[in-house]
Amino acid sequence: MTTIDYNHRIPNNVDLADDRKLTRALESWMPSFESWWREMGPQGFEAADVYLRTAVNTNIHRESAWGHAKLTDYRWGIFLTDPEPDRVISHGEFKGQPVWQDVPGEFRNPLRRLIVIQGDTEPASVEQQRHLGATAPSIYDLRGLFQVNVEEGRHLWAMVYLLDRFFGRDGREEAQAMLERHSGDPDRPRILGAFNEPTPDWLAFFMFTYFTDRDGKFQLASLAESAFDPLSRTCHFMLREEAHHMFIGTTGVERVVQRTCEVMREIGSEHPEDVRAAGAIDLPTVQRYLNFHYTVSLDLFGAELSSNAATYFSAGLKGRFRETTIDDDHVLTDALYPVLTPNGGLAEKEEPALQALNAALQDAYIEDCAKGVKKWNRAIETAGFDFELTLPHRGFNRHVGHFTDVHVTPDGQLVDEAAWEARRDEWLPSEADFAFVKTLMVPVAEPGKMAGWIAPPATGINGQPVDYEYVRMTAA
Ligand code: BYC
Ligand code: FE
Ligand code: FE
Repeated sequence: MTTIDYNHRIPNNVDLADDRKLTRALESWMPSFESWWREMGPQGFEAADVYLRTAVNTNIHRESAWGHAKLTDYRWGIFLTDPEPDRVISHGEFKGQPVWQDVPGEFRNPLRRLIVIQGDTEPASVEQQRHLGATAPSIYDLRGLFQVNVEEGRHLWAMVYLLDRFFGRDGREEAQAMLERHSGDPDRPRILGAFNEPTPDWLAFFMFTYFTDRDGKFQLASLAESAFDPLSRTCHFMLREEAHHMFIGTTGVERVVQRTCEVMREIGSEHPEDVRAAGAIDLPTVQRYLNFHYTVSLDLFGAELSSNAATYFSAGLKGRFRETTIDDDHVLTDALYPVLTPNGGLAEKEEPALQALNAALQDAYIEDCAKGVKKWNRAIETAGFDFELTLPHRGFNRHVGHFTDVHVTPDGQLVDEAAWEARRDEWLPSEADFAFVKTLMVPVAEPGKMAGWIAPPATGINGQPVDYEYVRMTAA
């Protein structure tokens, strides 16, 4: 197990101390990163001490360092999982050959593009979440937000390391550009759609970490299959951190649902107006938020049929989810894959498997998304209510791919635009929904206390009690 070098100004397990050129490149980027973090990162908690997990080696689930630290003192570092001895390429034209420790000239552009797209999402999410600290429903949740934020910041470092180390001057320019595009900026937006959407409140944050961080899980897992070994090892480590982000989403939504059920029992009504009047989030609103975040996240997979995806796969740059566990030839030149298409009324059509890789990854994602929904429904059922949250049809509300030009209802009916628009506010959060949820967003700063719209977590973090002082507001 590689130990991290904390003596270097940039904690790392990639022998930075022996690479002065790379150290110089990273150190000249660092001040831009730090000023970006101050301006675009979490707002208003400069003086707070936050109980954070910091990696001491890549085995973060077993032995991390935990302690209170200022967010600005967090030590972002560069960590790769240990090399897998004799690793060979798992898929595509070069299947079976040794993996690459450097970037082959002919794949320089597509690899750089993949790394830039991945890297761009990381600071984007920090920007989207920067105002949420002001309305945290508890200091337990505030800590969770900040843990996610520092790790997304670290994920940017992870991609910038690859750019600086393997892509020379182009890489350094891309690293700089990562701090110049901003979420929602009309002139220089982030690259992918979902990362330009606002995250206006904590229900949106929990849905984002459930659905959008989960796209991260699937994209990172696919990049972890890459023939470019440093990218693979980087992504393997990022995936270990990602697990906690999705935990925040799963348990966050579950706690909202639990509290709503508790309130419905107390007031003896399930009517959304009554639930709202009692200060909880009615389940139909939860469903509308779910619909929105699930569908913008589906868009992140790209077009269902994509020649880009075919090229990435054949070249060995990006595999499928858990490539090596799939029972086929891993080359796919002759294979077919069933893809749900809007033509002729939402039927499956056999397509060349190489073209359909984005759809296949979406399939794996959809299956994974269903698990949390099941958990949330169990909470509703346990509380004795007859309401089921569901994932809407995959063609609903889509703006990328072959459902872009059709109108599909959440239960999978093709309708015309007018019919769809007429019911939009039943299916997606309306201005009134956002305005209502906003009224509940009042910060709660006393250890162990929760805002009225969310249940306490079942346990604290890292064995600490729920009422632990996860964030100390005044400088110690
Ligand atoms: N918005 O063949 P197509 C995470 C573009 S999340 C805007 O359909 P392809 C995280 C596309 O770039 C994981 N544009 O797509 C989560 C292309 O443009 P060009 C992020 C889009 O290339 C939470 C054109 O449309 N990582 O880590 O097969 C918090 C047609 O391309 C969108 C990755 O995505 C969109 N949604 O697939 C923090 C992995 N979708 O080339 C972090 C790297 C597509 O014509 N990226 N376009 O100019 C990829 O693997 C692929 O680029 C994509 C797209 C899967 C995103
Ligand atoms: Fe990330
Ligand atoms: Fe994440």
